[in-house]
Amino acid sequence: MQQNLLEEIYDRLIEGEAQQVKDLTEKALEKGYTPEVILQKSLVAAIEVVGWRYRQDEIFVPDILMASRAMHAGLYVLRPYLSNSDRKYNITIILGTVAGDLHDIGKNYIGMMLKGAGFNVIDIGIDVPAEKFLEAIQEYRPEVVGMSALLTTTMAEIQTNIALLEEQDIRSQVKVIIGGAPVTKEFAEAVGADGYADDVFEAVELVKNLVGVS
Ligand code: B1M
Repeated sequence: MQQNLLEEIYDRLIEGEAQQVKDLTEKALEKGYTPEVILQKSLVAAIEVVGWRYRQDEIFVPDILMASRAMHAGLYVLRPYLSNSDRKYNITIILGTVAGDLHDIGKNYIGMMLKGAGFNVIDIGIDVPAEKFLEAIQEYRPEVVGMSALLTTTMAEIQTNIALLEEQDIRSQVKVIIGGAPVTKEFAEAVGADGYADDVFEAVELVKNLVGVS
């Protein structure tokens, strides 16, 4: 019975049924599923299948768009639970998706979990040009800036962003962490980032390590 509810969310997300995903996610919470289980077993698992089907030419961009709307509907319900924590640390993290890139599901998820872990998170959105990262760093003076890139074509923006920080003599004042499906540890080293995370759990650990909290 319980298993079915998670499967139902999974199936409706793949079909792009946002309202149903929202309702079922609320129902799953009422039934006692933890937000983490709903997220991993239903929402994230389903959006990964959507990506796989797209790669196989079984579905097309409008289908991914519908599925991502449904993903957002589920995340919207989970957000207060995942990011529900008293601010534990006086540490600010700026998060953004690099220029030319509109993918924000992973970034939002990471933002929620970092908030939930007790950090102050400022999300500066998607399609963020280097200058906007710079302005945000100057304005908020964060300890960490996180850059997300989901396309092989936008990964290079990370390098552009870091180069601008160096040029403006601001690089040493902030730790830069990067991630996203095509990003690798080797790439992070090559562009001079301070750290790379493969997923949300690694991202939280990475930030804790970089800023020296446990
Ligand atoms: Co896009 N898309 N998409 N897409 N999309 C991918 C990324 C793709 C792999 C699909 C595929 O081919 N199978 C492919 C990229 C290929 C490549 O370059 N290597 C692709 C493409 C090609 C495109 C378009 C070009 C399609 C087109 O128009 N022809 C287009 C580009 C638009 C643009 O950005 N300019 C496009 C558009 C879209 C939608 C708008 C329809 C939608 C995005 C909606 C949104 O985000 N609001 C979308 C989606 C949903 C996907 C897939 C299916 C799912 C991405 C996702 O949300 N995953 C994706 C396929 C896939 O990745 N399997 C795909 C779930 C999320 C929780 O994981 O984002 O990977 P992810 O985040 C993870 C980690 O990567 C990491 O932690 C997260 C949590 O575990 N992480 C970080 C992410 N950011 C991090 C930052 C960190 C640390 C870790 O530190 C700061």
